[in-house]
Amino acid sequence: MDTFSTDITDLPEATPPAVLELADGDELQLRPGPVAKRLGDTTVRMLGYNGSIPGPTLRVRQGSEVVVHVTNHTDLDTTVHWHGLRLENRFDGVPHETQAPIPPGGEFTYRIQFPDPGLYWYHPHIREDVTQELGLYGSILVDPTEPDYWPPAHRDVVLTLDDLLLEDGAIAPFSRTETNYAAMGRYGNLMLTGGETDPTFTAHTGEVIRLWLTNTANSRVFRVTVPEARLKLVGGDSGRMEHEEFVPDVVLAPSERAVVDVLFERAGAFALEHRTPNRTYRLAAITVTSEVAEPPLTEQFAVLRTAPELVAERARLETWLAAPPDKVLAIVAEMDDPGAATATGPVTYACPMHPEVVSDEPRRCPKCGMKLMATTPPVTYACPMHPEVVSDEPGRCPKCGMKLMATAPTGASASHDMGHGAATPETSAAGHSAAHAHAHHHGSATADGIEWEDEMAEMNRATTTATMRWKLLDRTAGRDGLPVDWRFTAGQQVKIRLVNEMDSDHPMHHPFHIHGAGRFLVLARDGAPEPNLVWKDTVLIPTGQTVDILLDVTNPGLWMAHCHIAEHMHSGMMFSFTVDRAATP
Ligand SMILES: [Cu+2]
Repeated sequence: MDTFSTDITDLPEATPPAVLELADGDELQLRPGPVAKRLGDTTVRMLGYNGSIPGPTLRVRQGSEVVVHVTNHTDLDTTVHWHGLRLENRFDGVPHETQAPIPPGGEFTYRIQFPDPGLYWYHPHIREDVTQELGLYGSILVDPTEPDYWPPAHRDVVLTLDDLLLEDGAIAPFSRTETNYAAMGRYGNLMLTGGETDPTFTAHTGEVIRLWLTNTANSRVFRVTVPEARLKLVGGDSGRMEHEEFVPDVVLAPSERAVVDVLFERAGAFALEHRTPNRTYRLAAITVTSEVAEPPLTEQFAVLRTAPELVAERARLETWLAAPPDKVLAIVAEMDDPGAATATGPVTYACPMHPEVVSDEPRRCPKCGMKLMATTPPVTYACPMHPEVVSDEPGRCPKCGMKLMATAPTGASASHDMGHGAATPETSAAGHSAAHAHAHHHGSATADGIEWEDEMAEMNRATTTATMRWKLLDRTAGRDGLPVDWRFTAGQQVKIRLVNEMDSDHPMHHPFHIHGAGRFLVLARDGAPEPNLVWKDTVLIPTGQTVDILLDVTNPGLWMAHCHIAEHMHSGMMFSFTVDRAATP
């Protein structure tokens, strides 16, 4: 495999991000380039903007505009995408569509605008699977012009949530020529919170800390909590929630944001945690001292406010819920089975996620809907002299030095305990509710239609954009699954139905992202109206689910929409659509 440099010689050590407060018209130099990053007892070559991981946090005023001069110090082409910002199309950072790629040593100047308050971020839009994983991401905090837009808090803490895949102290290799881990996306085994492994924060008793969280992982969904503290969800992707809400935790898919106020009512040791159904990861330690925070905010923390601009949107919700969708977009996977093509002898088919599911014929897993993959019967090697010496691999007998010989399969692994008749998932084009009910039969690692872990890491590593094809198909009446070809006009509101189909070689969750053509509201999930509205640019569509969104189209240009699992985007899960300028009256 042709891989990227891992050399750390003479590289500057990665620093923590600076916070840059920028006024309207300010100019900024942004330099993506290699850094040496210390991770526990190993040091690896990563990438940073201006030498830091994450890149500098930009703090700006709503309605302002800043100029960003980017110089590419990395060894591969790049662009900068300003995620979630409704800006001018030519500064959206999409290679070959809105700009030419910035080559190594090249420059490009962006003029970025901040029409909406809230939390946004920036990252490359070329080989995101590599460069974002290696550290190219940074947060943008847009302060509202409206006073009291947010409830009072003592302090802002801006944190990216990420994971990194290490193998024997090195970052698992990337191919220069193709994206690997295309099936599930690259799940890491080391959590990075604000670029650090298990950082420590301190707080005062009674302090309200506002956490500004962005999931910058390639594929992992985070469920974040602070046990024994009180959490209040106040904002999402683009601004505040319709209703502030006390929550036990918040779920963030790749590229989603959450704004969470945390109240520490007593002194002691706390932790920011990521909790899956099976596992708890500590993301940060928080020490709360007995010193009391001033001014007291506990009473105001108890107040749950509502946002009038979103209450107004809810008043129109009934109409939108009743309306037929203007567009229907289906998510489907096609997965090659190299084992089936090369197998010579008898083949059995097994689920990569559920190895106990085995079949004589190609079909789908009744537990998760995934395509069963061909496996040749297992071969073991045994010593002809010492039959008790067995190995999975060819080798020599430690007792006598004789070459171990392949032995016939025992057949024990081919236990057809699932019963062939029950093997086909009860899905059909019309039977979507059955498909969704089916999704709840998943193992706990895939509870709620979310793949919390990579349960098929070996196979996932081997999948590439050549063998794994993620598709977005237009299922709008009359389109019959053709590629997407959308054209809207600024000022339009479009109801889009996103269907994560179970009749697919690899049913999985997808965070669906729409670039700055507009912003959207989630209207309903599987027909159930969304209980708490917020403007969004990314929505998590769990396995088998149907999500209706209302896209408020505002900005003309050629805009992308794609899955924000980096490897899925590079495997075809993307398209672009045109927004025409509204006719002038
Ligand atoms: Cu995806």
